[in-house]
Amino acid sequence: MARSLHNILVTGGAGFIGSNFIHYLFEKTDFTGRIVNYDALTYAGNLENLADIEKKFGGSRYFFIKGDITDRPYVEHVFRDYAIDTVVNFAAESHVDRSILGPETFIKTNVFGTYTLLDVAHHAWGKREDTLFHHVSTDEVFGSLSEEGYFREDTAYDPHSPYSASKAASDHLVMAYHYTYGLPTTLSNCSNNYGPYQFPEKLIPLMILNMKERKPLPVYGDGKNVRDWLYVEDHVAALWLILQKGKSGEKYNIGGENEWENIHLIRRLISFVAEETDIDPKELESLVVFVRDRPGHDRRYAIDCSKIKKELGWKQKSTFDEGLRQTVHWYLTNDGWCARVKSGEYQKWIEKNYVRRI
Ligand code: NAD
Ligand code: TDX
Repeated sequence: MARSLHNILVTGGAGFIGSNFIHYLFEKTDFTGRIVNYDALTYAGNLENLADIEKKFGGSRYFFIKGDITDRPYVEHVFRDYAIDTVVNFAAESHVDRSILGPETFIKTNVFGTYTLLDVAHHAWGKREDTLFHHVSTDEVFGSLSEEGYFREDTAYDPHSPYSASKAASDHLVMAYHYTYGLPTTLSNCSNNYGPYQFPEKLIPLMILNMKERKPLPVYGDGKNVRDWLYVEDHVAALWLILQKGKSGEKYNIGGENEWENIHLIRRLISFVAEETDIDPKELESLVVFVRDRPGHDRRYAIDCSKIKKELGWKQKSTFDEGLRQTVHWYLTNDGWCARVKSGEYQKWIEKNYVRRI
């Protein structure tokens, strides 16, 4: 039976990847349905990311609702009021360093929140087959690689941080709801995303903004940890394909096939920031400082994404240089957004512009 894909509940849509996903669906696909963006607006949620979407589609095809995914009665209410037939679950606490300092909200949101959404969907949808619950997860659930090898869909889970352990638990719950109750689900595990609207606590935006302000560039440990970088637009394109063509009960790995040691990536960023500004690259290089390592810092992530390529016909469109140049350009030209995020003003912007709907 064909999927409805008409009333999509996007959780965490005010965050980095969620807001890129909503932009993508409205601007770059033939999607004709409605999106309900359900987001608690934690420090990581920024409605300014979607101001243009609200203006164009607000109240007709786009609806923002401020709510927590652990709040069962409210989630049930949204399912009923908007006749939700599809869920894309981005909502999460997403920063590894924060999970080391305080794991509790990670367990609440990532584990209990995902359970709540699954259980509400299961009861709301019954035996319907035109529905889909898609869960967005991470390659960090697979643990750490040495110099060889890749994470595949059947790699055993071995999470190391409170963040990745909470995401692993949520993935297991998704599969459990599929096997036990027959809930139509798909699940994706992707590598490190980069691109516009990312909160500047994550490596790439943090480095760009520190370079702009000539602040220290903190490199954890020896700088030789490896991450695989995926341009966010390539990621959200993969998610849209999964919603349309992904097989229920399946997992899909999504990666950039683009591995970099952190220190090499930072040097690449230095050369792009220097090109875009009049800052001397030597001055930027002198800002690099090696600091105490992250506890339990995973050494290398690398994804084998041949399944989604072969089965759904997905491939990355952006080369790393293109994606990174565009990202550097975006952070260096969106001064207002960056200033408001750094100062906390974005939360006042939300208060002023927030449209209450329920
Ligand atoms: P983000 O931190 O930028 O955004 C998370 C969003 O979720 C925010 O808008 C926040 O307000 C919202 N949220 C948090 N707790 C909530 C709650 N209890 N109820 C409702 N909303 C809540 O995260 P992101 O980088 O956009 O990541 C999105 C998803 O993708 C996450 O599930 C993350 O684990 C996963 N992921 C991210 C990356 C990456 O590189 N950023 C890589 C792999 C997987
Ligand atoms: O200041 C820094 N210095 C530094 O060396 C920061 C913030 C990070 N790092 C290192 C740690 C990692 O090896 O850079 C690498 C990337 O760090 P993050 O941007 O914090 O990302 P990571 O920990 O790899 O996790 C990210 O990718 C997987 C996302 O935050 C997760 O949500 C996603 O699941």
